[in-house]
Amino acid sequence: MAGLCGTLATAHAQKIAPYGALPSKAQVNWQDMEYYMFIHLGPNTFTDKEWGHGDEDPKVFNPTQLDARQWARTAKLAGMKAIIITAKHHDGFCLWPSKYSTHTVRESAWKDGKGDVLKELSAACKEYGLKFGVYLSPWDRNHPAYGTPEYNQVFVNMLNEVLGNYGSVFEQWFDGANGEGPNGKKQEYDWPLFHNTVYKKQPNAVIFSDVGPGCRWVGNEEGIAGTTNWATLNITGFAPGSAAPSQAVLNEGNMNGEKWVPAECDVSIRPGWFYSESTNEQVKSLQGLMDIYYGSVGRNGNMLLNVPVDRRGLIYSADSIRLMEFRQIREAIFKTNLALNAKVTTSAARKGVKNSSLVDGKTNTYWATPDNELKGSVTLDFPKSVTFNRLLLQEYVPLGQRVKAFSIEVWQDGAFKELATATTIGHKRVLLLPDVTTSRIRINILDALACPVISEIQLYKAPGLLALPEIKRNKNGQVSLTCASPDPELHYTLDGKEPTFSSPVYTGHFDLPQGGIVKAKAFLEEGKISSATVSAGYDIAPAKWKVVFTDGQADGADPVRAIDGDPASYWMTNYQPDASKYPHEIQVDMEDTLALKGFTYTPRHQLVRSGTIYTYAFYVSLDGKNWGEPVAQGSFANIANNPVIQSVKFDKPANGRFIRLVALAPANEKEHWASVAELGVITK
Ligand code: FUL
Repeated sequence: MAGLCGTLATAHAQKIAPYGALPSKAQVNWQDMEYYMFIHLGPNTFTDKEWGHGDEDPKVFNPTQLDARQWARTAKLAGMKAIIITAKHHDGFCLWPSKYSTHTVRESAWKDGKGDVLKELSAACKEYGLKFGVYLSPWDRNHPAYGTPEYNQVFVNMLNEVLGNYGSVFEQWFDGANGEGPNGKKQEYDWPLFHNTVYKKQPNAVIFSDVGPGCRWVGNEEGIAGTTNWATLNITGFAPGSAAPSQAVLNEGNMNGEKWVPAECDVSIRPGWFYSESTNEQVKSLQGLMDIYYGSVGRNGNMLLNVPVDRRGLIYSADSIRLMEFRQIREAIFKTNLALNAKVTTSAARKGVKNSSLVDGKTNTYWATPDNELKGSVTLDFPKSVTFNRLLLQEYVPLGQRVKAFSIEVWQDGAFKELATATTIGHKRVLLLPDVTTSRIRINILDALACPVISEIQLYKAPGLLALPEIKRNKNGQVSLTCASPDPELHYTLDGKEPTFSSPVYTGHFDLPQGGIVKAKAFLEEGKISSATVSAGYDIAPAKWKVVFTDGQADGADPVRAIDGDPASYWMTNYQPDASKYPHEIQVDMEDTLALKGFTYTPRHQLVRSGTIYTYAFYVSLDGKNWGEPVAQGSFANIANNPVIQSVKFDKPANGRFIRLVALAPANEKEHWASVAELGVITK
C-alpha cells in the first residue's frame, strides 16, 4: 500500500485500517486510466458481419492503407490512455502470424502475407505514450482442435505469442462467448490455465472477463454502469459466459463482495462492433457519448469505447471528428473546479487528517471520519457565490470502497436545502444537477461500511448542450420531431443533406409512408447555437399491415405491437416455460405485393431483454398459404449482448404480400418464448 500514495496518505494509511476487498496496485493504476479505445478489426470488417463463421477466405483481409499510427494518434488526441485490439475474434482469424493457426494475416492478401497488426499497433502505442491491450476470444470457429482438450493448449500457445512478443500488455480481454467450433462441439475452457499464462508473461496485466479477476464486464454493451456500483464482486462458483453472475449483479457489483473486480463499460461508437459502411451515419452523438461518460467514469467504471477500423485500415473521419468534439466538451466541463481551495469545515475530525485534502485537487490525500463513525458531513464555504451543475466525488480506494449513501445540500435563503441523494462513490462519482448558485454546500455521508475516506470534492459548471431532437414515425407513416430543450427551432431535411438554419422548419407532423431519410437539428438564437444532427432511415410504413397468424401471445403483448411502428412495445409468445416451446412464428399480411430486398427485426427494448430471437428463418409468400423455402435464414450475431435493430438482406429480391418470421432458437437458452418489438421490410 505504501507505494501507492504520497507521504501524507502513507502516514494515514497506517492509521486507517483497510476495509474489505482491496485493489492491487495494477488495479488502482487501471482505474486511474478511466477512458481508452477498443478496436475491432478482422475479416468481419470486409464481410460486413458481427460474428464471422471462421470459414471466410483469409484473403478477404486486405486493409491496404492500414496505419496503426493514425489509430494511436487519434486515441491520443481523443484523450484516451490505451488501445485494446481484437487480436483474435470468434472467427479465429489472428491479426498476427501465429504458428498455431492457418487462419491469420500470413494467409491474407494484406502485405502479401508479411504483415503483423500487433507489431504495428504495439509500436505505435509506444510512440504515442499509450498502453497496449489485447482481446482474444477463446471461442474459435475456425480452429480444428476447438472442442477437444488439445485446444486449451493451442489457446495458451497463442496467448504466449501475443503476450510475449509485443512488449508490455496492460489488459488481457477474455470474451466469455462459448459457442460451437467447426466440428460442432463446444469447448470446456481451462480458465486457471489461461490466467496463469497471462500472469507469467505479464504479471501486471489486468484480466478482463465477466468475473475478472482484474476487472469485470458491466453487464451490457451500452457502456452504462448501475447508479449503485461496487468495485467488489462475489466470484466463488461463477465463471465467464453462461455461468456468470446475472447482468444486474455485474451492473452493480456486490456490496462487501469477496474480491476487488471493478466494472469496465464497453460500448461501440457505432451500433455494431465492426466497421460497416451502412453505419457511417450512425456514429454516436456528442450527447450520447457524454451520457456514456457519466454512466461509466461518472459511476465508478472505466469507459472502453470501440472505434472500428474501416476497410482501408484507418479510423473513419466521422468517428475521429466525434472523438475530438467529445474531448473538447469534456475539457470544457471539467476545466474549472469551483470547489478548489474552498473553506472546509467537517462534522467529525479524525486526528491527523486535513480538511483541506478534500479540495486540494489531489487524489492521494484524503479526509476521513474517526473509526466507527459511519456518517459525517463536510461544509464548503466559498468567498463568492458559485454556480455549478456537476458534483464530483472520489473515495480513496486503495483503502477499500466504503460509502453506501450520500447527499448534497445547498445553502439558500438562510437554510440548507437538499439537492440530491445517491449511493456509491468509489474511484469517481459524478452527479448531474440543475444549475444552482450558492455560497455554501454540504456533503453528507449518510452511511458507509467503515469510516468514510474521501479524497476529493469538486464542483463544475457544464455549459448547456442543446438536447438532440428526437425523430419518431408512427404506424401510419407520420413523422414527428420533439426536443427536450426548451423552445428550440427544429429544422429538417428529407434529401439526406445536413440540416441548416435555412432548411424547412418543423411545424407539425408530416407524412412519410413510403420511407426515406429524415435528418433533424435543433437551433437557438437565430441559428447561432445548434445541436448535433440526428438522422433516421425508414422504409415502407406498416400502415395497412395486419398480423394474420402467431402461435401465441403473453398477457398484454398483443401481436399488433410487432407492427405498430413503436419499438418500445412488443409482441411476445406465452412466457410460461412449458406452455410454449420453440419454434415460434408470426405472419403478416402487408396488403400490397412488394418487391422485398430484406427484412428488419427489432428486439424487445434494450434494457429489458426477454424472448430475443437468435436463429431465424424468414419467408415471403404471394397468397399467405404457399411459403416455399425461406428467403433468408441464419442467426442474429451478438444480439444477446447488443440488442440493436437487425437488418438482413436477401440473396435475391423476393416478391410477396405476406411475410413470415420463424424463430428457431432463442438468444438465451433458458427462454422458451420469442418476442418482436418491430418487424419491418427492406424495399430500397
Ligand atoms: C462480445 C462479442 O461477442 C462481440 O462480438 C464483441 O467483440 C464484444 C466486445 O464482446 O462478447
